[in-house]
Amino acid sequence: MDTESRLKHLQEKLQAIGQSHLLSFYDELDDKRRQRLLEQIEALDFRHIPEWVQHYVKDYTAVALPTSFEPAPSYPARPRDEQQREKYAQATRLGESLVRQGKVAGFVVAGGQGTRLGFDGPKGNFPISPIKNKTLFQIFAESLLAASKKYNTTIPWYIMTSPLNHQATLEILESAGYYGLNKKDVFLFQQGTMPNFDFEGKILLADKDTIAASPDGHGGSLKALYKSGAIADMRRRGVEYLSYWQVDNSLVRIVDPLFIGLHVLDRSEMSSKALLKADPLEKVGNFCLVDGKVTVIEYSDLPEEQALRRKADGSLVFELGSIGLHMIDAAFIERLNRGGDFALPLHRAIKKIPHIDAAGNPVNPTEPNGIKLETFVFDALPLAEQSIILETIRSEEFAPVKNATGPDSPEVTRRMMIERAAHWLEQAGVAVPRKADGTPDCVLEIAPSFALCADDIKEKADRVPAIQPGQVLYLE
Ligand code: UD2
Repeated sequence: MDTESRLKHLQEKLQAIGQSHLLSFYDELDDKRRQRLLEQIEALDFRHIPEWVQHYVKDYTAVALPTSFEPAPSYPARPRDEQQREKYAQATRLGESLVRQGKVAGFVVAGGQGTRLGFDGPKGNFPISPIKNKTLFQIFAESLLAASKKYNTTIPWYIMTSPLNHQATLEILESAGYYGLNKKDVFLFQQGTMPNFDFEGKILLADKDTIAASPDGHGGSLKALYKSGAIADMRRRGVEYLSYWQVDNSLVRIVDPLFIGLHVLDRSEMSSKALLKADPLEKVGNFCLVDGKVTVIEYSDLPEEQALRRKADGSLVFELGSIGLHMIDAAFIERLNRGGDFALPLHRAIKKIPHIDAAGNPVNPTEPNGIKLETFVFDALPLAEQSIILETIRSEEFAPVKNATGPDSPEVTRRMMIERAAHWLEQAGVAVPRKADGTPDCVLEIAPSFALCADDIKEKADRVPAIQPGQVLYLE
């Protein structure tokens, strides 16, 4: 189609969905910028935009809470009885064997903006380790490398970026030489975007040739894994299971044989790790059962009286929080995508969205002026035939870097990294000096090459020097 007829075709399509204004500045643009704009318009989801405008902008009503829901069952972090101990041992052996056979890959979602942290650039490049200042990406890469070595296999790494940070992420990995990983075992791909709307339902223009758009949420990963060819790549390699985590979690245990094994033994298609919430209103999603299906109800949607409910023993009724750790079957992702029109529910956020006005002047709003739409990966849980939850221990596996100061800040995270290292060493019989308040009186950092879990240290405890109060000790 020549440009003229392409333009005419798009004009008609835009008019039909009430978005003709996107071409308002077309005549002012040079040829290159015209092409740019037309490509973005062609990529719009014309079929669904009217429905989004109707449901999420004009007639928005908050998602109704299911009429009945109950807490979801879970596997405890430590087996409760002999029978469970046996199952955990069997699952761990199975998990290890699957990793050894190359059936497991790592998958990090890293398309978010990290606005709250106030860090310029991809969040994965945030330096966090207490002594060497390793970045999150480096810690993940070294963990994958160490696990590949431990299990004598190759564990590929899939990384989802977004148009906001794809190029920057690529450059970081390139310049770091992929932190020792084989470049061909690292698969970078971009998630999709969603156009941003004003309160009237008009798509905003970021510039005369640019539609204002934002990443489509971590739920976009389930489409992007498929569309990008990542799933096909997994198939070629014989990978069947993805270990999914969020880029800000510095304590993540990427390869956890127990979790992998339970997921596969129970024929789960998508599994989750959960934390016992630190307080009833902690800002994490709540694991619930709705119509027999595991479902995450966001903290903002769970009524406070439900969040505060307690059992006879004083523990919370809804005690399991979602922390963005999953095992996902490649076959599940294929099944979802095969029909072609798979969509997760949308969630809307009211935001300040920079744009240009009808006269083409830039506007940097000081008040929220529009709506961003995104999908959440945990909304795929109820679509799984089977879904299990394994509780985990916060100090072992969850320390997200989210805020510049206060809770979930780098300072807290580093403290947790040191505490976990101390705990692992003590479990292996190494004495760690502690202050009167019980915190370690030393700075410790354990490289993934030294240990990926407490058990790894037990075999090499004799290689750890005696630790003096105030000492700074890096183990690799
Ligand atoms: C998320 C969870 C929350 C809890 C918490 C734990 C949601 C809605 N809430 O909160 O329940 O589990 O994490 O840390 O998920 N991302 C993308 N593309 C996007 C958006 C996000 O890749 O379009 C990635 C982002 O890079 C990060 C992860 O998803 O790795 C979580 O995103 P977030 O930091 O916005 O989530 P948060 O902290 O609001």
